[in-house]
Amino acid sequence: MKDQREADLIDRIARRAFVYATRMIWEANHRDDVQPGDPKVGGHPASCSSCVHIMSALHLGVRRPADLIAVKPHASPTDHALNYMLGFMHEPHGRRWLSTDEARGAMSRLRKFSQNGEPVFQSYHAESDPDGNIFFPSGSVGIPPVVSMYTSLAYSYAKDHLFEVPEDAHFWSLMGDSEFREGSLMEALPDASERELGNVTWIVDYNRQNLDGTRIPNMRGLRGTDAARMERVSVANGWDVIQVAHGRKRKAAFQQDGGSTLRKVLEDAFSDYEFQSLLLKRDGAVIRERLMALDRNTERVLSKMDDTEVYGVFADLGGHDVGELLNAMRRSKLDPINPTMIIAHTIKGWGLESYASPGNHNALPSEGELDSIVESDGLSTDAPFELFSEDTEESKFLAERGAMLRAGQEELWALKDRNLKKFEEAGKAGLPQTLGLNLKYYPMVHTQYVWGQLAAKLIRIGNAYHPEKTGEGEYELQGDEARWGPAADLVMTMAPDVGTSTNINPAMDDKIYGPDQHDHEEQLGIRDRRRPQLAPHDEPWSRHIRFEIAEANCMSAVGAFGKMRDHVGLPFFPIMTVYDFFIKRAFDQLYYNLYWGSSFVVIGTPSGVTLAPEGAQHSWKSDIGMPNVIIWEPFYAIEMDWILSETLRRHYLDDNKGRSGVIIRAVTRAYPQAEMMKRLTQSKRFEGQSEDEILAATRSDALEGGYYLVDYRGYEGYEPGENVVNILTLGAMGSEALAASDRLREDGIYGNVICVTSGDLLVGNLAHDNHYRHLKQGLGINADLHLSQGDGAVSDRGDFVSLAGRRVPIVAVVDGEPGILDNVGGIVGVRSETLAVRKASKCGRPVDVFGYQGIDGNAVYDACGRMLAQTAVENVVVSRALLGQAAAPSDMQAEELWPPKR
Ligand SMILES: Cc1ncc(C[n+]2csc(CCOP(=O)(O)OP(=O)(O)O)c2C)c(N)n1
Repeated sequence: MKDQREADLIDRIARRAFVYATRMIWEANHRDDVQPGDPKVGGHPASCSSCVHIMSALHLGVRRPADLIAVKPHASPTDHALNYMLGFMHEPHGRRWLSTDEARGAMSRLRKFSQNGEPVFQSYHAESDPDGNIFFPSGSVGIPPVVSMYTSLAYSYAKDHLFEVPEDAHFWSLMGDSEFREGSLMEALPDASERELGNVTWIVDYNRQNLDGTRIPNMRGLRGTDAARMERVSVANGWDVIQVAHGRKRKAAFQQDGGSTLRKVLEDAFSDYEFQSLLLKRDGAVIRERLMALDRNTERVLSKMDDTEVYGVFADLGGHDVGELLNAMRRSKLDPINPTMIIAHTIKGWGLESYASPGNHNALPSEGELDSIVESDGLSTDAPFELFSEDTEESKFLAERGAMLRAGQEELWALKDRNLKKFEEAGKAGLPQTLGLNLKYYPMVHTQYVWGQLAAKLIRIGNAYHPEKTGEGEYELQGDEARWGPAADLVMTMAPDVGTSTNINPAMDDKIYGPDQHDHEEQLGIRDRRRPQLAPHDEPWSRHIRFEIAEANCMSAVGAFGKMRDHVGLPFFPIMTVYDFFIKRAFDQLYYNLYWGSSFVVIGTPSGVTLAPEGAQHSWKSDIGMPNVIIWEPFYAIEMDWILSETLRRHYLDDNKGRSGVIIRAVTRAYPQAEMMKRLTQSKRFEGQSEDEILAATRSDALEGGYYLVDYRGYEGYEPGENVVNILTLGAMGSEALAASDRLREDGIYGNVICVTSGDLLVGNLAHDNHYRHLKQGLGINADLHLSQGDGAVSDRGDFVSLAGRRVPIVAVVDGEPGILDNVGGIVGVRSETLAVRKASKCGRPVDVFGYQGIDGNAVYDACGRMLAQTAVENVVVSRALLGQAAAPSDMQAEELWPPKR
């Protein structure tokens, strides 16, 4: 009976949550500061109401302080309403608990822009919400539940690697029934059970409706209802399944004579469509007739009920029965190995006039309906967010539970601070600038191979850092390696089935993290020593998380691991290796990671058409202009080392604001590494400097976004405006830029070669923030107009004369879509052309494919000539008063100077 009392109490509070949530949405849609033409605000009262009992059972009966929750986006007001009653609201991103008045104010600010820092709620769960710390952000359906499950994996990993995390965290997700058709969820199902994530529970709000209306799954084709399909698919993927189909009334009826028949009919005979239509019809007589037509034996139980009671039983779904929900959720925590799927049958629009109505997804109640909802719960329309008065059972219960949750949250904050402090202490010695890649061993190498070597080194250092954990006692870290230790200990690699083909075998060998599997190859003596040992285990030296071909899963996982600093103060440094072309498979997940401020690295390799023999469909490389991302593309091996080291350093020191998502693109085309120093030393800027000094300056430029590989400034005969062109090259295109520059030199033209290491830093979002400082001041690329002293002939236009005036043009070359670098001319204010991949590619040798795409040395050479020619025919008009003597304007046509290729 105690259980029933608890359920009844939570049920009453759920009713209040329904009132608050409905009112929140209504207020958001009835503001007095709307401007003509403003978009509609919207909100989803019906969608909130279908899950109000589920979320009430979770927040009020089951959730523990360390639990994290992903909820379907449109239900966020329900969560806020419950947390408001629990007093569980804090300053956005802060730790001070809001007073009741402050929290009450926030309840009227759903979907509002915070003008002066006052707390507001985003439309969907967001980290900046006053209760944002327990929820995964939502908005894009199908992704948060997956991130939630990989956060469970990150906690397990942390525990198995002897870091401090909360012991008892559980990871809950609520999703819509249409949401459960998202491929991302299907993709993740087997992963959760294979990884034995027993602390994961997914709950489907099975209301048989979606945005467009009533869902109409084909019962013939599916061989049953969609709920039965969900059960089968989940069981097939190793999940425990609990159907919460029936409420108390139904269960009582099932106990009676004929009850088992009634149960069978309700569970199996109706299609979702018919069931939903009968719900909407709300006519007990029609339902009785239909039930009896389906099985005459139902009459035995139905005959004891009047039509109203028949309807009551028919509509008594378990997803609105708090007692049933509490039981299911508590049961879901019992299996330590398998995740659980709860399918909670509900009614969309519960408690609203739009009950079960097909158009209710974003229908708003009228003011009259709203007022009666508010008043029916004993509230006045003037003070709709009044809390339960203090002497009520509800109030006492909420106060006690709220205090427990707040205290638990404070312990979590303390745990997080403890962890952060530990890492701060450990990193006091500072982190080195490079991982010390010895280039002598790599005369001719590609960046992908270098990544594999660096990964191996990082993993080796990480494992040697705590020999007592990993058993690698014989190996003691010295010098720079010792300084890398604390950061390397936080590195883990992951890949969606492309680890060995992207050269990270050494990081994988006997280091696959996962539930222990017997090593059959070893036992049978058939181990191929050239291949990594892949049997998983959960020893502290396991560092690689292996994925099937499921880029989206891996992307969600890298984001979840990279968020561990914010959850529990563990600055994990997850690195995902993926074929660059397939990053787009997981753009939505990538965006989620970036939006959420996760810190992670994606190595996109191989990338672009440079992977020429493989290149027909694998070729295109995109610009990813998302906020908070930085994309790097090294050309030489040492750049890979600099970039990765800098990334790790910034991450460890929490110095990566606005760029915490890192993508590093690599290739499998090898280049002679000695060429780099040969070219650098020819720069006048570096005359008399040692190699170390030259490298230090180059590193610094490279980490700002680009460096001069060929720098003719200061050479005799170097005449900007006459014979100079700047060639900006990204990543592997360096070879083509060099070839073009060398050929131009034979024509007496100076083609500077600037290796762009990161478009984002040089001309993208991150450069925009500092007004393109490095491009303009650092590299000195400008739009200076050079007026040349010609033969004295001046074209007369009265008070004005016109002269030849020229700027230094730019040619950019990228192995990827033009957008990666094609704004540079506009930023600098000079004529420019970007050579890029503009066609679907073909297989071939790089030399053929680059030629086909128009990005080879010849194309760069030609573009440079074209740009110089076009620049040469530009005229400037100057007032005679300002002019002493100047050059004659050109009446040449650009085509004459550099005839276009036919
Ligand atoms: C990836 C994605 N696609 C589309 C939407 C827009 N959208 C939001 S809710 C919704 C319908 C959800 O239906 P269901 O999952 O059944 O949840 P319900 O509201 O019915 O409980 C849609 C299409 C979205 N938010 N995310």
